[in-house]
Parts: sequence; structure tokens; C-alpha cells
Amino acid sequence: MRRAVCPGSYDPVTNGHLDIIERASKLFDEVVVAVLINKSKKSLFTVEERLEMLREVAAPWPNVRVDAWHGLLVDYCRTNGIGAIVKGLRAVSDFDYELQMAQMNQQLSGVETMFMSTNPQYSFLASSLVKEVATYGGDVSDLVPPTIEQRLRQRLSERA
Ligand code: COD
Repeated sequence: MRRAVCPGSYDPVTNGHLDIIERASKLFDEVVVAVLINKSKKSLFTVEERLEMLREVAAPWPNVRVDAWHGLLVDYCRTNGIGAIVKGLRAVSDFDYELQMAQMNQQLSGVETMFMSTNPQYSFLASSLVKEVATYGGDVSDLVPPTIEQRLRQRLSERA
């Protein structure tokens, strides 16, 4: 079975992430969307909330499952028999760091990283920007699924 992982923070998942996940699901037998836990990074949603949101929006794709991991991504891949990491590249600015991580992961464990070019419609899209725009009342309805927008508004109003 060909397995791939789409790793990220997903705080929250955006249409840019989903575009990559859906395209990866057509290339692999199984795709795991893994929320990588970084305790030093301040997040808007808990890991459990992010998993729940991902499960909701990834429901249409039967070969996509959702999981969480604390530690090195290569250890997750090794433990779960995953041979490929799939990443989206938005712009040249993403490339330097993504290349560095891909080479480090390859060196550490032999796992390969595949890059997919972002859909131009989403090339400016990042979770951090979605949160910022929503915080100041901007329209994010084209950037995240409706259920995520709803949760975002609710969380921001709780925090206001
Ligand atoms: N279009 C296309 N792809 C996108 C878009 C978009 N608009 N937005 C995001 N993506 C893709 C990118 O490939 C991105 O890498 C991925 O989605 C996840 O994005 P985020 O913002 O949710 O997550 P990040 O960038 O915070 O995730 C970084 C990781 C968690 C993947 C990384 O830090 C990691 O692997 N950490 C684990 C610890 C580890 O192994 N460290 C050593 C690394 S060498």
C-alpha cells in the first residue's frame, strides 16, 4: 500500500490545505493528514479541535485519515509505514525552508518529500493570515470551508 502524509499545524485548515490533501488522495492509496504538535507554538485551536475540524472537512475522501503526532515527522513516518511526505509550495519564499526540511528528513530516514504546486487561487493563503483577517472582521468565506469559518468566528468572539 502506498501511504503518504500531509503534515502541518492546521490552525485552522484552509482551502489551500484541502486542495493539496484532495490531490494527494488521488495519487496514494492512503493519505494521513497529521497535526504535528508544537507546544512552543501558540495556537488558536486545541489539537483535539483541529483533529475534529479536519475529520469533518476530509470526510468526502474515504482514503484520507487524520491523526496527531508529537515529535519528529520522520519518526511518525517510520512508525506508520509511510514512505512519502506531501507538501504544497505556494511561492519561491516557501522553497528554501521546505527544501531544507525535505533534505533533513531524507537524510534522517530516507523518506521522500513530494512538492505540489499550489492552486494559484490559494497561493496567498495561510492559516495565520486567515486568523488575522477574521480577527478584524474581514471576509474569509472563500478561504476556509463554511464549518471552519463558523468555528473561527465563534472562537474569536469567545476571546474578544
Ligand atoms: N497552498 C498549498 N499548500 C499549502 C497552503 C496553500 N495555500 N498552505 C499551507 N500549505 C501546505 C504546505 O505544504 C505546508 O507545509 C503545509 O500545508 C502545512 O501548513 P501549516 O501552516 O498548517 O503548517 P506548518 O507550516 O506550521 O507545518 C510545519 C510542520 C509541522 C510540517 C513542520 O514544522 C514539521 O514537520 N514539524 C515536525 C517536527 C520535525 O520533524 N522537525 C524537523 C523538520 S526537518
